[in-house]
Amino acid sequence: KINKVQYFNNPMWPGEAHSLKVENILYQGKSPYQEILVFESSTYGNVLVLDGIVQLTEKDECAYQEMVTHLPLCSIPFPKSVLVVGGGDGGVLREIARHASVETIEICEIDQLVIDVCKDFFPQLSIGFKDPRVQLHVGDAVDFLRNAPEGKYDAIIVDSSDPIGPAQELVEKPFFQTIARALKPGGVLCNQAESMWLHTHLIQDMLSICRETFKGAVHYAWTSVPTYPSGVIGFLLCAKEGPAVNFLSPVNPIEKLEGAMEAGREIRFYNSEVHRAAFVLPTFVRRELESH
Ligand code: AAT
Repeated sequence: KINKVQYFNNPMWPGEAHSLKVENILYQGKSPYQEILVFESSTYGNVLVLDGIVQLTEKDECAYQEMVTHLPLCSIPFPKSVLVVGGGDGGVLREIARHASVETIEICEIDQLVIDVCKDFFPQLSIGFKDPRVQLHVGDAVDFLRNAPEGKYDAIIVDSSDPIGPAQELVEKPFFQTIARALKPGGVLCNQAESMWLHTHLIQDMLSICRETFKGAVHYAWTSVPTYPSGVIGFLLCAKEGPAVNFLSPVNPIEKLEGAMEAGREIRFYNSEVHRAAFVLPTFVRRELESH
């Protein structure tokens, strides 16, 4: 029986909700940071839910993980040193591993239990942890980046949950400043940036912080993920001052990467045309974002 008050009351999307038919509850637990639930759905495979919010499903995870990874990594010539914030499921690691130029992949995930649960129920994603270039740090990314060496990374991918709970500080200016410091000149950031249908103010705020912080370039891109609220999710692509970065057309196209398709499985969503299309914004979004 659905508790309607609770069901329609998420502050990130008040008055709406999305349902998936549950076949089996596979795991339910609580870490010091969040409630973790994994269930088998009828039509989207296994689903990971944190604090009542869908983080990924086996059917459509490719759209999110491939875009959040390849939009930044295909925009710079030879990414070598990459940091992932969040992403404890391993999906983004799996995608980074397709890039042969990458020498080190660091990941800072706050919740060891997310990592352990995903190893049990999402082997297609947690396979990302098996790459020998991966180095795991379990801890809060805010502290991690505060202490990160200056100019260390070519790319930082923020694959974080919504800004309620442990990811609250990840949308605030001091966090973006530590990211900019940790990037090399001309280094790039790709940050999960919510839905253009639901979060205009949040996106505008993040955009103005990023425009102040990253002098190279700042763009909004988006993609379709049916199981995220409103069915779309956006990304903020930012470049630090230095060698020029043009996000709008990939300089390091995935189609030319040697071995990119051998890393376990095929790319299902991303290609260079999808990359270029992701930056084309509907008229109302263009209007809302250009004045900020
Ligand atoms: N690739 C799956 C998508 C996610 S998972 C987000 C991850 O960020 C979670 O594992 C969570 O534990 C981690 N996280 C949250 N806060 C922090 C923090 N402060 N430091 C490090 N890791 C953190 C995101 C899906 C987006 C859903 C959009 N509605």
